[in-house]
Parts: sequence; structure tokens; C-alpha cells
Amino acid sequence: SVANLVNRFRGCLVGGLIGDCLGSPFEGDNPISRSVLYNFVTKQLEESPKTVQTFPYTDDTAMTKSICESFIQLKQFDAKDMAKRFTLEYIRDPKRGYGGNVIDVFAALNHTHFEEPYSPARLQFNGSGSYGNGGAMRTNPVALFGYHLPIDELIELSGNCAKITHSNRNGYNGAILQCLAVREALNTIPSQTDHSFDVNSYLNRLIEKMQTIETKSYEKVSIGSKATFNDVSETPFTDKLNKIKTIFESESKVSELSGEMVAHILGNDVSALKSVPSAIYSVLRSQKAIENFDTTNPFVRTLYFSLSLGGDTDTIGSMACSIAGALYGYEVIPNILQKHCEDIHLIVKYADDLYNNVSKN
Ligand code: R7I
Ligand code: MG
Ligand code: MG
Ligand code: MG
Repeated sequence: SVANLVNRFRGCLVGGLIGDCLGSPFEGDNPISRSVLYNFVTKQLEESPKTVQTFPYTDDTAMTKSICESFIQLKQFDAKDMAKRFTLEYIRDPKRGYGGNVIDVFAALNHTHFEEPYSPARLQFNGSGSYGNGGAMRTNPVALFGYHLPIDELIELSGNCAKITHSNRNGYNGAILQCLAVREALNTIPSQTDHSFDVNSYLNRLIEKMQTIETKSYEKVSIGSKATFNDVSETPFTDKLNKIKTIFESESKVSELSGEMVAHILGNDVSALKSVPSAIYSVLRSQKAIENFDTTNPFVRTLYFSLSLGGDTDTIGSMACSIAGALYGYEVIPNILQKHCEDIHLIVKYADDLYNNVSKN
């Protein structure tokens, strides 16, 4: 049956956890070995294994949990509270594979007692701010908490949650795109028989919104810092989404591209620009069979293809699988995959708490 909203909320957060936990063993593999990936995913899908190996989550989930906790406890957005939770969690458990520079933001936030939660991020990279994917990787609960918000308010909220650490427009716009990709997934109803949906109209809705967002933020940024502003395009994420459309059109005529080829075209690194569109492509690609990996399950296809890009696999896997979970729903996610993840029960509870919060309004 069509997944109801609570199962889409669960699918979103559980998907994000699975992508992070099962993607992190491959982080940095570029390219990733096809046979190693095949054997790994096959093993994690084994129905009655002798022992179930649990994989720890990384910074992606640590920060996602902080956002969940802030929203669940306060029932509103409070930048200072969120900044504090990110920082205290990092200090409590620093070895989760955090980005190389974001840890300086935590140190500065702590030192200034979170008084100005957006200030330290603005000083990163000589004032241009981080364009890493750390804002995007943790934005899933924002789409859930803001489910009933008008789209413009959700865009502003997801941008603000990202700007606590990522003030570069490609950093926060990547977070906004990931948030919108989840929102559109929650509002798309795939076919009950074969999970199919209209990929083109899904993409068109994202393109239309990103075009407006990027044009606006280009004007804003270029007023303040024309001299240092040297992007090749005013609308880099929109351009990438259009590239995805082109890939799909060509794939309908010739054969599908390999993960390595897609990584070459869309990117697979720690920048938001070279990871969020790659995650979105991986979800859309789940509509088609995966070469040499025999499954009709669109969530498993998303997981497999997103990891096959290599590079920043925990983050691309997490972003892709959270969109897929929001789209296809919790019931589609194999139970055994969940058992391999640290803190799976807590993540399910957070999804339910966020659902209860929006269903009351
Ligand atoms: O974005 P961020 O939180 O890192 C997230 C990534 C994910 O893959 C996680 O799984 C984890 O492994 O890290 O952390 P940042 O430190 O803000 O950005 C990550 C990296 O991107 C930085 O260490 C830089 O190498 C690079 N980077 C930049 N390099 C040059 N100029 C980000 N912004 C810039 C920039 O403006
Ligand atoms: Mg990580
Ligand atoms: Mg890392
Ligand atoms: Mg990563």
C-alpha cells in the first residue's frame, strides 16, 4: 500500500542513518571496487547471518540527531540552541569523522558561549565560508519539522540551520536543495505496483525552485563581495540539476552510466555542489535496474548506486537514502539493513516524535 506520512518520516531518517553507517567504510575510495561493494552490500542483506555486525554512524548522523533533539525539545527553531548542541556533541564524542575545518567553528562557538551563533561560520576560509556538504548532510529533520511550512519559510529555515556552520552560498544552498529534495519526495506518491513515479516532473519542480533561490542569493552575495566572487555560474546547483535531466534523456536512448561515470560528471567529494546533485541522481536512478546487482527494491538500488559513486560515500549515501526513504517509505527498507546500524531505535523514535509534532498542527 502507499506509505503513509509517518512511514515516510521514518523512511527519511532511517534511510539517512543506513546510508551513513553502511557508506562510511568506503569513504574516500575513489573509484570504489565494484566487487568489494557487491560483496559488502550482499552480505548486509543476508537474511539470517550468524552475527549481525553493527556499523557506527559518523558526523552526518551526530549532527542530524542534534537537529532532531533541538526541534523535538523546543518545538521551534533556535539557532543558539542548535549551535550549542552541535558543539557539545562534538566535544563529547569528537571521533566521528568531522570535516577538517568545521571543528574550528565548534571551538569558536564554545569560546564565545554561543552568543552569536552565526558569527564563527562567517570567518571560515578567509571570510568566504565553507562550501562543504556538512550543512546538507544534516538537513533531513528540517524537512520533517517544517513539513507544513510554506515553501519560502522552509527554504529560509533550512538555510539558517546550515549557516550555523556553512555561510558560503554553495554550502547553504546545497542544504536547501537537499531539504527540498526530501520535501518533494514526501509529496510524491509512487505507484503501488512497481514504485514508479514521474522523474521528470520531480526534477522540474526542483529546477524551478533552485533557479529562483540561486538567482536571489547570487544578487545578495555579489553586492557585498564582488571582488572575491568568481563563480563560473550564477546558478551552479540549477546547472547540475539540468545536467541530471540531460543524463536521463540520453540514458533512455543508450545504456545507463556507471557509478564512476556519474561521479565524473556530477562529482563525489565533500563539497555540497559535488555531492547533493549526485545523491539526487542516485535516487532517480533507482527507477531502473542496476547492472550486476539483482534487486527490484528501489531503496536497495538507491543505496547500492549511491555508494558506487565512491568518494564521500557516507554523505552521498546518507543524503540519497534519506530522500529514497521519504519517497518509498519505511516498509520498503529491509529490516536487516536497519539492524546493522548504531542507534536505529533512537532514530525511529525521533522520526515518530517529529511526526507527532506536525500531525498536531
Ligand atoms: O562540510 P563539513 O561539515 O564536512 C562534511 C564532510 C562529510 O563528508 C562528513 O562525512 C565528513 O567526513 O566531512 O566540514 P568543513 O570542514 O566545513 O568542509 C569540509 C572540507 O571541504 C574542508 O575541510 C575543506 O577541505 C573543504 N572546503 C573548502 N576548501 C576550500 N575553500 C570547504 N569549504 C572550502 C572553501 O571555501
Ligand atoms: Mg561523515
Ligand atoms: Mg570524513
Ligand atoms: Mg562524508
